[in-house]
Amino acid sequence: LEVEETLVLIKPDGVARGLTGEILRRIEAKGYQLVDLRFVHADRDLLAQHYEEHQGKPFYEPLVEFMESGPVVAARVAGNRVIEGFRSLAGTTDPSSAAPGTIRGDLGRDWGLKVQQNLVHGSDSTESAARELALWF
Ligand code: DAT
Ligand code: MG
Repeated sequence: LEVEETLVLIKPDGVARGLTGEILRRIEAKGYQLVDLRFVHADRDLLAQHYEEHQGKPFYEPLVEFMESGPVVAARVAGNRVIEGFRSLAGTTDPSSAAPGTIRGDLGRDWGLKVQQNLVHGSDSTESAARELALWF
């Protein structure tokens, strides 16, 4: 077994659309464990650290603006190979092309959607999981 922890964020669009329960349900149904959970209205400083790898990219400013537009739900999630597994549950970054069966594929709204409004964040490696969990918890 390779038990890992990952950071999942339910982004402001997910919280505002009332999808928190549905997204957490999918995480638990898969067999992952919610180890810690909090509601956070993130400030710029936290988001700048969280998204430091994207600083300078064209989508960085709109992404941070969107992420500070409302509260997010942060979850510490544990499970066997959960870092890769949650990203698989989430689907690809752009909800328009995310596969059916995934969070972004099933719940992403195509009409008027911006790519940053893709409902969830999941850490992409053991290093980023450790770094991001320390930021949010
Ligand atoms: P992911 O969230 O799938 O790990 P990422 O880390 O590459 O994707 O990017 C972080 C977020 O930035 C992503 O969830 C949505 C936004 N984003 C990424 N690429 C984008 C693009 N080309 N245009 C607009 N937003 C983008
Ligand atoms: Mg990422």
